[in-house]
Amino acid sequence: MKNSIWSVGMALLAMASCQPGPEKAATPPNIIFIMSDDHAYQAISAYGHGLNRTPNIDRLASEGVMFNRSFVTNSICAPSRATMLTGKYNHLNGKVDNINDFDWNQANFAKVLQGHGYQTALIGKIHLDGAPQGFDYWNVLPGQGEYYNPDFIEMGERKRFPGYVTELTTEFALDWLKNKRDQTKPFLLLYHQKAPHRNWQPSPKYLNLFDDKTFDPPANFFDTYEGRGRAAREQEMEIYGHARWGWDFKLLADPNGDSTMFRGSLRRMDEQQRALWMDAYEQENQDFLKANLTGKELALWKYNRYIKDYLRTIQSVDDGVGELLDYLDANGLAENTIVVYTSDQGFYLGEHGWFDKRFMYEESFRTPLLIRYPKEIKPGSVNSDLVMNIDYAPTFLDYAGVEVPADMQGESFRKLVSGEEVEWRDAVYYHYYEFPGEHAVKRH
Ligand code: SGN
Ligand code: CA
Repeated sequence: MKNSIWSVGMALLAMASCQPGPEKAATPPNIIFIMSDDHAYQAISAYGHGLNRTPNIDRLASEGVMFNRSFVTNSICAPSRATMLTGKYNHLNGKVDNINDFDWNQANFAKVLQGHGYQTALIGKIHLDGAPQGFDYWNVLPGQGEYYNPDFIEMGERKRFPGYVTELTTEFALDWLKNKRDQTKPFLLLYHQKAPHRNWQPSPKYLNLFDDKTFDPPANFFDTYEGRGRAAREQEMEIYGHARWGWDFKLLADPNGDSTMFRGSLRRMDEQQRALWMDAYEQENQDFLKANLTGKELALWKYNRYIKDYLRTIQSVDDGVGELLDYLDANGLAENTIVVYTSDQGFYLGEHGWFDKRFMYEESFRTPLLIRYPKEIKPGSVNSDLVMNIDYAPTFLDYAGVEVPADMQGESFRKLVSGEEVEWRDAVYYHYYEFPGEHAVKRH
């Protein structure tokens, strides 16, 4: 039985590949748009920085294309998401910062694909208030979401789920692929992880990853900002001076013995989660407090606590990518599915002494971008053109064979990666608006 379905399938495939004319007519490609939150390209092993291993995300590089000059127009979460959905800069889609409202009534690429026969779903973090438009199914985190035992809002109904947010998001995405979508239609899945967003709480599975390792900070970790203007000096995103004892470094009491807000995060965990957490962190915390570190030694301890937790949360993101790729392989979907991996922006991993993003230095306004589409993209390609997050919407529509609305400002980069000669931009436009605000990064 299996064999006969297989041979009919192969015959149909052979017929389809003999058809002349544009791809569109035969089988529009499925699209899985994977986005994580604050994932620095420095923390994807394919980019070669040697910090961690991300074998599943790396598969997209070895089986597709890796972009090494991909930028966002405004390095902050909600505005970046608004740009990706609408294909427009923030001054036109209206979402200039994390605070003001997003207007879901405007056009977005998911709505356009939905109108052209696609089944569409949005799962995980979106960070844009209001009921998402353009999706047949949605199940999203409220706002930033929680790492442990998070609430999700499924089609308007808010429920709490026991477990770890990254694993749950993957479970919901797979459930939609397997059981909820209409299998007769092409699909668009936005699979959007909360991790590795602050305050970097790892899964129980990875609480001890990197325990026996000491990381060296980047060469400019002890930057004094000499020769630069007030903007660089007056930010509030230094690992040494601004990150918080409880929230960021997970101490239950600060060095003066005062209780920290991490106790609140522990209360959210169930007993078993809390016990595993305490086992992994508390002895180390006590040893640290006893050691009374100061100056450079203290700075290096803080850097290590930060980078280890950040990278631990990424390990679960990478596992999830692996689970989705396995599903595609096992169900004959790999060939006709475009898989995109990106982040809503870059992140500082100690460069200039910083965490967070916002500033238009490369670590922050550059973001990872990897795409696999076996039908058009040569495995192992590397692209160095200036692409931006305004380009994603027009690119997806182009692949689907659908006309790009005239007011989308991005350009499809499909031809750039299928090996055709195209004229391309030689500059990018960037605008950061959120000041005054958290981290005190000035407008620029
Ligand atoms: C939270 C974080 C900030 C972070 C913003 C925006 N603080 O407010 O460090 O810059 O989100 O991040 S926290 O104390 O709540 O962790 S964004 O990715 O959503 O833009
Ligand atoms: Ca973000």
